[in-house]
Amino acid sequence: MPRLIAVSNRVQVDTDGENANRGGLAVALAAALRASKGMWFGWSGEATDEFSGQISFRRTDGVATATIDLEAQDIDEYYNGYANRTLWPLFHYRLDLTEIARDFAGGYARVNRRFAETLEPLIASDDLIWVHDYHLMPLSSHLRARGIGNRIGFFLHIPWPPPSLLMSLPGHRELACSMLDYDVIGFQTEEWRQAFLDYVTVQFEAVIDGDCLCLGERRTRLLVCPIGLDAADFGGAVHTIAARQAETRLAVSAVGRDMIVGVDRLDYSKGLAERFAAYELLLANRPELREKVFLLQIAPPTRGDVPSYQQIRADLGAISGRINGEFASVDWVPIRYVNQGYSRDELFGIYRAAKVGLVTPLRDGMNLVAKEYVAAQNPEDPGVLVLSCFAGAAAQLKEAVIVNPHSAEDVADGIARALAMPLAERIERHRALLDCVNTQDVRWWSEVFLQALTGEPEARTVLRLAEATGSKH
Ligand code: GDG
Repeated sequence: MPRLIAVSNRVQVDTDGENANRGGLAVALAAALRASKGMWFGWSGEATDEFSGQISFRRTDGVATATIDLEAQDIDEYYNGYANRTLWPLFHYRLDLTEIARDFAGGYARVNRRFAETLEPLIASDDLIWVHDYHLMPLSSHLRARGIGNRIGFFLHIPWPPPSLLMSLPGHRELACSMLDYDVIGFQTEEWRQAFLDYVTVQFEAVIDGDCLCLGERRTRLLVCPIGLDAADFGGAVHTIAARQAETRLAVSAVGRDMIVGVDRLDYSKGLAERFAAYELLLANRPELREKVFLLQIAPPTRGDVPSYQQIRADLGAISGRINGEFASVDWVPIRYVNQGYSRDELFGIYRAAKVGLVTPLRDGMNLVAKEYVAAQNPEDPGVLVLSCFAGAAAQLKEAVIVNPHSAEDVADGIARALAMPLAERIERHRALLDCVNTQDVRWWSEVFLQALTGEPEARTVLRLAEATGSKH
């Protein structure tokens, strides 16, 4: 197999197994690269006074990395700006939080160009290049402009928005058109793939040919390829002391109460305020549950330089304080709201101790926490996953209790149903969920994507465009 070069905004290899704030992308990609002996290229996370294009090469935990530093202005305009204040909210359907600024767009183009300039000399003629996520959508166009003819693929970890939302972005045509410089684009779900298709077939005279979209000389294969867990590695935590200690500690502190757990980066897309409101309704309408349950919400802060994240942090502190003030008794706190992160092993034990896993994002490309919760359960006495219908994971994890996160009543009913679910039903649902998590894991995901990127004709999950759109050709 040719060498794989993965490119993402940040390069974050796990140095100690306890890197609490890494997102789902980092967790999944390190596993895929370890298996393929590839190289991971991206931003170091560090600032430099003047961009020089100097590359730091390292090998960490079996993964070769090549990183560059960016200028403070790049970080402001590209990362905090266009990526996190423009694209992230827009692609999560939050036009109200989307900030449009020419400086942001300029910084985004500049950094993508800088990535291309620095990466180009590292590329050998038969390397496969796999670009990740919304920070780097135009990277392929910049590489093509520099004469790179290699196979280049792109995986979008977040949703693709409906055309009417995307059209509120100045430069939306250029951005979407640059996507057609990829040979393969992978989406988490059919819904996001269809939204992309809806946009490009209307905006450009793109023609559908089987699984591919053709525009002039360009031919891009679109596939649905949901990301999975490093299931073997994560499941292995069952044998660790840290996992057992965390599980025991929670069981002891729960003193016979049922624990509901939420684990999310502190982000408005994760629906935490709505989740707290649903839990409040549950306690208000079902007094018999008071003192019998508690919600442990782990929410390590992220993107603290972005104002909307400062706001959500302040809001959640206030809401949880209000709910606790309203319902707590001398020896019972309804919400344990924790802003720190835990190691993966501890997290495993925490999931395992919880009777209910509450995963209720308002919009989420996939959501790996849902899969981690399933993987951590004791198959003989599993907890129940309550999952938002707007998480990409809901397309796969159909045996979860599926809820609408915008409806406090629906979520409260879902929690009550999960708490009361008989053992036989819990086991049956869990068996099906675990089978999906173990089968469609991170290795399966990277194999499916790389099979398409190497140009092999048929990957198992590829949905034929003709079937999906009803078109004839
Ligand atoms: C993006 C997309 C998509 C969280 N707290 C701790 C901790 N975490 C870990 C979780 C999980 C990861 O962070 C979060 O992954 P998600 O999938 O939920 O979400 P995003 O970070 O938003 O990732 C998402 C993903 O990319 C992959 O494609 O699923 O839809 O938005 O792994 O466990 N990890 C540890 N301690 C914590 O306190 N160790």
